[in-house]
Amino acid sequence: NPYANDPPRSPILIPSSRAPFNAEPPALLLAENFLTPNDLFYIRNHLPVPDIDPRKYSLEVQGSQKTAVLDLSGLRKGFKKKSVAAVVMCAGNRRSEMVRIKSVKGLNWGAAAIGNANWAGATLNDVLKHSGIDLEGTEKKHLVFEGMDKGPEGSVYGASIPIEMARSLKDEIVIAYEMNGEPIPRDHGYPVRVIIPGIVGARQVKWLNKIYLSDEESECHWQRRDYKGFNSSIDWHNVDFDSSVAIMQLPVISAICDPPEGTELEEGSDEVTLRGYAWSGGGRGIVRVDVSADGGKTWQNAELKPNGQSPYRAWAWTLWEATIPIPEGKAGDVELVCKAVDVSYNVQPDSVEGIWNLRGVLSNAWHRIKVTVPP
Ligand code: MTE
Ligand code: MO
Repeated sequence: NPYANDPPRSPILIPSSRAPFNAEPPALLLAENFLTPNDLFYIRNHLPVPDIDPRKYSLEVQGSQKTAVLDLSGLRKGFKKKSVAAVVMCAGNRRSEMVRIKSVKGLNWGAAAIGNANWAGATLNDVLKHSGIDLEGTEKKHLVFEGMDKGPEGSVYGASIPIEMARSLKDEIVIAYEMNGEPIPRDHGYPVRVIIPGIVGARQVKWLNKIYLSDEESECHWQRRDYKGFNSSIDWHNVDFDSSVAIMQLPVISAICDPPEGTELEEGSDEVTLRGYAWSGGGRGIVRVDVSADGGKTWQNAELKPNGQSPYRAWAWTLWEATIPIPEGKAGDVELVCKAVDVSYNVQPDSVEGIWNLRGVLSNAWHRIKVTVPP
C-alpha cells in the first residue's frame, strides 16, 4: 500500500477520498480565523505523500548553463525571508453544487476546499538569481515546477506558469518552508513548496524538487489533461483538452460558512447573522459582498473585515459578516444567498447551470443555502 506511510490527520477534517487523501474542514470553522490553522487546512493530494528527510532534501534549479542545488538550510539561511498571506484554493472548490445539476468527474468538495495561510520562504527572484537564471532576458515561455510525489509508473506531479506571470510575481512567489510560522506540515508539502499568490491551487507544487525554464508547458497530466474549463455542452465523449487553456487566476468567489446549510434557527428569529469568505484570483481585492435572505430578490451589504492588503495585490481572502432581517411571514424555509464583487467589478454568476463543466471546476455561482425558522 503506497499510502501506508501517509501522515496522521485531524479527525475534524471531512475526507472526500482516503487514498490519495483528500479532505476539507467544516466550512463553519473557516470563518473563525483570517489565517486558517494548519491542521484545518484542506488537503488535496493526487499521489502518496512523500516522506522526505530534511537533511537530505535538495531543490534543483536548472539553468541553461548549470544546475544549482539548494538544501534546506541554504534556503533558510542564504536568502531574505519573505512572508505572504495568501489563499490556496482548489479549482474544484464548491464542486458539489455542480454535481446537483449533472454528474461530473471529481471529488465532491463542499465550500471549504480553500484556506488562507501565511507562507514564508525565499522569493522566486532571489532563488533564480542565485542560480544564474535570467528571468527577464530568457526567451523561454514557461517556468516549470516539479514535485517529489510519484505515481505508480514513476510520473511526478508538476505544473508550470507562463513566463510573464513569473516575471510580474517574482518578488511575491515564495519558495516556502513555513506555513503560519511552523514548518510546512507533510500533507502541505514538507519541507518546501512553491506559493504563487492569486492563482489556482493546482500550480502550488508541494514537495518541490525542481524548477526550470521551458519552451513548453509542464507535461504533467494535471496541467494538460485536467484543471481546464469548458462550456456546458462539452462532456467526456467530445472533450478536447488541447482546445482549452490551463486555469491560472481564479474567478471571484464567496461562500456562507455560518450558519451551516440546514441549520434550524431559534424559534421566532427575525434576523440571522451570516459569516463567510470572499476572494478573487490575480490579486483582485474584494470590494463588496452582498447578502440576501429572500433568495436574491433584495440585498444588503456585508461588513468586510480588512485584510491589510492593497485591493490590487490582495492575495489573502476577505472575511465578512452581516446581520440581516428575515422577511415577514417567512417562517419555514429561508434561502440565504451571498455574492462578492472584486475590484475589477467582476461578479459571480447567479446560477450554476450556465457554468457547469465536465470536471466541475470554477464553481463560483451565488452561494445559496437553506435554513429553517420554526414559526
Ligand atoms: N503538489 C504536488 N506535488 N502534488 C499534488 O497532488 N496538488 C495540487 C497542489 N500541489 C498537489 C500539489 C492541488 S490540485 C491543490 S488544490 C493544492 O496543492 C492543495 O494544497 P493543500 O493540500 O496544501 O491544500
Ligand atoms: Mo486542486
